[in-house]
Amino acid sequence: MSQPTSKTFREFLNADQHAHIHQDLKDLLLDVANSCKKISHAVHQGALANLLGSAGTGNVQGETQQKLDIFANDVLLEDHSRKGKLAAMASEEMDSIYAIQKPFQGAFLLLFDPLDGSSNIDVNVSIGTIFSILKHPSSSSAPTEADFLQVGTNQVAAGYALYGPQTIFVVSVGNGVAMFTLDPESQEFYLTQANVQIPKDTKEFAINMSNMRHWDAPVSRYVSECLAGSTGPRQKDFNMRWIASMVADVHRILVRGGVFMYPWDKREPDKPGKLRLMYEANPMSFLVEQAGGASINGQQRILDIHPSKLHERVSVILGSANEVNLIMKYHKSN
Ligand code: AHM
Ligand code: MG
Repeated sequence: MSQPTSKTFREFLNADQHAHIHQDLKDLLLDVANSCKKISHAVHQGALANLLGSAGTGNVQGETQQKLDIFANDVLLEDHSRKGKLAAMASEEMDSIYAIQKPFQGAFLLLFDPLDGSSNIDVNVSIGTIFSILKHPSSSSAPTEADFLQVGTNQVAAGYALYGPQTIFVVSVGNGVAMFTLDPESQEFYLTQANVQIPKDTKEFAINMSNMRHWDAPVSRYVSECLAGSTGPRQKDFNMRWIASMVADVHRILVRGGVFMYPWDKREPDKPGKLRLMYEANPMSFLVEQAGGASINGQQRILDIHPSKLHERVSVILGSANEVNLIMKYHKSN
């Protein structure tokens, strides 16, 4: 097969439009992309590398860890602990932060969901790695959990790798969203979509319908109006998709529009939602906004939320701007 002619990820970062970005951040992003290549390789080996199934352990959120959750977490920790770019890391799979030891300390904080969509690992459905990068606020002192508790608007970069039929790396450094496809032969990420834009309108929504009886009134109203189709108040037919890997559902929305919802529900009223603010909602909201979409928890923009703890959960509604704004209106008038 012929070699792709588009830019590699490295060439993209070195282009004039990114001249203002600190070299350490560029190097960090290249390191993250390289870790994702290793995880991609392991995902595609699956049972051949004895990487399917449960690890028999639980994480801080009380969820059972899969072997690939732990493998991906270890790859990211090992690849970043001695590169000199980070002050600390935090992961969905670790109870507390991982501080970088001297003399390897750098200026950034890296947060990740090492393997999103864990329930899909064993059934060969798309999964991914989600990451968020913040600046370490106090360069002189040792990093603490409090340093991570920054609003999502502070993210200097965010992205994900999607391990599907192709491995795709999607990233934003705050000036739009770009998508790269991994060439399996050269193991390079090549730019395959620059300036990603989410259409403002859509006829597609994504939600776990089995939770319907637990939803709050605004979400029930929105979904029932979609289901009513062309004879209902929306006067158009909607389609529904639910992959159960946020990374794959958000990827679809970045490619062709749609709305993704994992809202608060009445099963556990004190729990704000299922998804994690710092490892899932913030990086995905950053990408979605950078692509012209919107992302809210119902009442407010997710990127404006002041986190109170590392593993905070949040209700998530994101995607095509006009639909998300309509759902926000339903919440405000409830
Ligand atoms: P994970 O990070 O442990 O994989 O959990 C998050 C996932 C999301 O990717 C997905 O949107 C959601 O959980 C699916 O939940 P459900 O199984 O309730 O449909
Ligand atoms: Mg996840």
